[in-house]
Amino acid sequence: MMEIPKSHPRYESLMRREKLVAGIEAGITSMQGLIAHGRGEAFDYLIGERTMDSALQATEVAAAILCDANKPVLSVNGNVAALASPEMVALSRLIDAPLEVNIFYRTEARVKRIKELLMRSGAKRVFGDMPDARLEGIDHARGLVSHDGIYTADVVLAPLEDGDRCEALIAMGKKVITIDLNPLSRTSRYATVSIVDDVQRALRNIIKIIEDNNLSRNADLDSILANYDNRKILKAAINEIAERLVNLEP
Ligand code: PTJ
Repeated sequence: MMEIPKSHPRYESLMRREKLVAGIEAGITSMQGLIAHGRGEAFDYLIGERTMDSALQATEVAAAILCDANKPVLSVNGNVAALASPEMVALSRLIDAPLEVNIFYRTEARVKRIKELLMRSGAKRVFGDMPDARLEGIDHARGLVSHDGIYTADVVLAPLEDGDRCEALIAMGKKVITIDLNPLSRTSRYATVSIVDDVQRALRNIIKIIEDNNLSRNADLDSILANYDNRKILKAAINEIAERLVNLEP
């Protein structure tokens, strides 16, 4: 990776690019992942590269859902692996949830490398290299899942997700938590809880909320969810972005 001085005003953003390029060189991230990242980066620029209030509200609900789940599974693709493997593994250990490699531009070699990276980072259980179930209505590779992983999970955390798989998981009765910098994406609109934030920032926040509040599986989730409206939170995110832009001086 190129040395980026910490004093550089765009240090965090440039480091994310370096991690993705390293991910491609290591055979972990797809080339298309760079394009997806560019879209996310543009939204992050408009957001102001920070966690918005609306995103924090969504993150708190996501943390409660994950802690209350009977069988949570954390889905990992090539971008998430490059940008946030330590955080995904830390969360999986904290809530005792397996990880599952599930990628759109699937090659078996890339699945294997992502799994190896997660295991090296301290993961206990990683599904995805031997899929034995199929999500109905998903004809591409993201429909290939593990029966003991995503297929029978009650809650799936799926950052940088595809809208159609999100819809399929919801149709199966699962709760889907997504992290997506684009509040207008199909995934953001269909998920149970959409966190409009950068994947690493959002995962660090989830971990901190769980640790600070000592959240357990007995969280009073029903009343939390009864008061939660994902579309309203997305609208709040759009308003926060718009307000910031209106008040920005060039
Ligand atoms: O590894 P694979 O084969 O599964 O491919 C992964 C990508 C991300 C290439 C694939 O899932 C894809 O094409 O995704 P999309 O449909 O482009 O959606 C990615 C979404 O993630 C977009 O809405 C981006 O705005 C958003 N995004 C990009 N970077 C980040 C992000 N969201 C949160 N944090 C980011 N760092």
